Amino acid sequence: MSQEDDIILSELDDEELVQQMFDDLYDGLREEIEEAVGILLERGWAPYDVLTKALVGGMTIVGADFRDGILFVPEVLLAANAMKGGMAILKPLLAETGAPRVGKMVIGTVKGDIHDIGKNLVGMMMEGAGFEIVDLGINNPVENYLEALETEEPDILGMSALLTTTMPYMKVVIDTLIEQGKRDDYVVLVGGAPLNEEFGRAIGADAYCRDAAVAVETAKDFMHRKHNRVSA
Ligand code: B1M
Repeated sequence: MSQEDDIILSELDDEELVQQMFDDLYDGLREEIEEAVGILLERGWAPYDVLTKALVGGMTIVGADFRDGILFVPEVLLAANAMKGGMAILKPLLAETGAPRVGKMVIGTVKGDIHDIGKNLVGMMMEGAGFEIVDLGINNPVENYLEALETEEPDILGMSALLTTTMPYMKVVIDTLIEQGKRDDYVVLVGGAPLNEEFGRAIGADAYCRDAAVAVETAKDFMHRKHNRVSA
């Protein structure tokens, strides 16, 4: 039996438990995360504090190590899965307590493209950072994006493309938003392996995001700016 197996989560004090949650998220241990979330809630922690101090705190470490090439896609997917376990417990409670939402993003892979691993990872990491995510899935024509923007009223539109043949479709979506006078209503973030900064600029996106960690940081950045503008 490893030392890890001997740890009884309920016997740790709050600080130790949060530290243990960071480790368990990093290791993708979903059941342990679910148990720890339950313990913190029983101890009277507000759901929002569990989300931000324990789960988001842990995912920030995962995100940074992913960006720096210390963690790879399979590990990040496992960590994100563990995070989702904790989030599923907190989601209804957060809705009840009205915890502040960081922002909302509609995201989808563009028409003609069925790659979704990267998009899913971005969605999960963004959820981990407190964003509400509406995932449109794969192979989205411009109509799907427009409908979702209308009904969901997000702050951010995210688009993903993995093929050199599908990435130009992002411009079709952005140009349609311009034509309809809606472009400035949303922050448009784009990503996918064949893209780069120059392409992002050329099609009129607000930013190109190299990976999920950059997507989280960029989205947070734009939300801060938006809030500062509103309160100024
Ligand atoms: Co395809 N495929 N594939 N493929 N596939 C690539 C993209 C390719 C580069 C492989 C190669 O030839 N070397 C190549 C494209 C070549 C090109 O366009 N120049 C290719 C091809 C050709 C094809 C097919 C055409 C093959 C065929 O049928 N002949 C076909 C296309 C089908 C279609 O879409 N119409 C096809 C199919 C498939 C599978 C179905 C088998 C599978 C997809 C499974 C799935 O997604 N559910 C697949 C896979 C797995 C790949 C590779 C191997 C891996 C992609 C991936 O998941 N990477 C890929 C090779 C490669 O990229 N090295 C390849 C891991 C993922 C975490 O990274 O998606 O880059 P990524 O996402 C990152 C960032 O890019 C960024 O953050 C993510 C996380 O860090 N990001 C965003 C992504 N989206 C974002 C959105 C944002 C922000 C950031 O919005 C805010």
